Amino acid sequence: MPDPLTETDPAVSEAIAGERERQESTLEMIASENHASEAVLAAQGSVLTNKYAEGYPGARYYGGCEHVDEVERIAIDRASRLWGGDHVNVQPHSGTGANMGVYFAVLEPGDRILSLDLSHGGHLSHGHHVNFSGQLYEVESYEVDPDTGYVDYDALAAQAEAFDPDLIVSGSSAYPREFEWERIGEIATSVDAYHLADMAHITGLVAAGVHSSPVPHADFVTGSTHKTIRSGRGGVIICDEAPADDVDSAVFPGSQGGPLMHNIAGKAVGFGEALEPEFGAYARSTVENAKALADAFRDRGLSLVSGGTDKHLVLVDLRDSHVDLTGKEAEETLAETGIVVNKNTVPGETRSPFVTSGIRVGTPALTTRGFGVEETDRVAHLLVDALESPDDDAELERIAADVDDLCATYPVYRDGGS
Ligand code: DSN
Repeated sequence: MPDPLTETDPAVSEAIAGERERQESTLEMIASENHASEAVLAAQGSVLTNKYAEGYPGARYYGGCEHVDEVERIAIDRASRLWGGDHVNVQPHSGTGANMGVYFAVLEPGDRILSLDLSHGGHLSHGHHVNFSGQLYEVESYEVDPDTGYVDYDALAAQAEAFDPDLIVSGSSAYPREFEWERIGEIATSVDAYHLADMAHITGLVAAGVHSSPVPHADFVTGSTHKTIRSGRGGVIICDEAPADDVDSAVFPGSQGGPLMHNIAGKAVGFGEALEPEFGAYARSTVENAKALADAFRDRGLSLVSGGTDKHLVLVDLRDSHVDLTGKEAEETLAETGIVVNKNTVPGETRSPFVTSGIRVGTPALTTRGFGVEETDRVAHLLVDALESPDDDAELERIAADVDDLCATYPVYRDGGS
């Protein structure tokens, strides 16, 4: 059957085909990206995009919701089995939307948030001044210890005592180490603050049990559903039964309208995949590969924030090894070879976020392609080779040829994808 998009809208169709080809022919090492399965893509590209379903299963503001009710119930049930917790909301359109749902449920404008600084691994939605969270609330940031690169929990406890926050956020988008969820929960309790643990990237690692779970130690847990978990794009909130109604009301009608039912279907399908035993092997391999990346980078003289990783990403601080190479230049050089990373600010950053002194490098998407430690080690060396010779076109071409070879050996969508 001819593809209807190709016939009716060649411009968009060609752009999608171009993106498919880009994903096949480059090594995706942006730590927050992954390759969803064909089944997840099919669910997201389904007729569920047509349906309005404001409300929650069994209590909607629109008729004809019997099938989307079933989809949302499946997603909730599978999420409960993956992460535990009394109550799950699968409607947030994004991780930021999930955090917004929690803030709106328990905070008033002007209340105080204590969260990890963006350049130390935090996230815009944890109270950065350019984000709604930094504009609505009074925010202080905690930082990593400049010597170790780890969160200094004693300093955090002292800061919490002095600042008296209403809510403490744990979790990160560029912190390579496990959070001590229990310790932060105790600190929050000691100052009578809520503890929001944003799993963000690591939802899949927590679901598989290869990263400790914040669920027993936090009042609210949020996360993204399209990173290490590889499900439909969006966010999720997990909490106890007591604040469940407030959280649900804060998501709809508080901050969102109609839920994206096609994305919720994608979440349901991806959560189902994550309940299969093979997913545990994937998550373990993702972390093993990140450790292999860290080992190779260290052997080649790169400085890593905190010296290594406990999870799926490493954060390279280029200032020690390549004093004149910015994160932006490193990202651009690597792109020439087909290795895709993002420039990233680092603790103690002096350059702008558009330039930066670091790169963040992750393994979730490579591991989905089937990479193990051996292939990851090979990529790590190619990456450092490129950073060593950013102006040597012949060397970059050699590296690009090796990248092509790896991409051809480990295709993403064997049957063409969508
Ligand atoms: N933009 C995502 C990341 O790359 O970490 C977080 O929302």
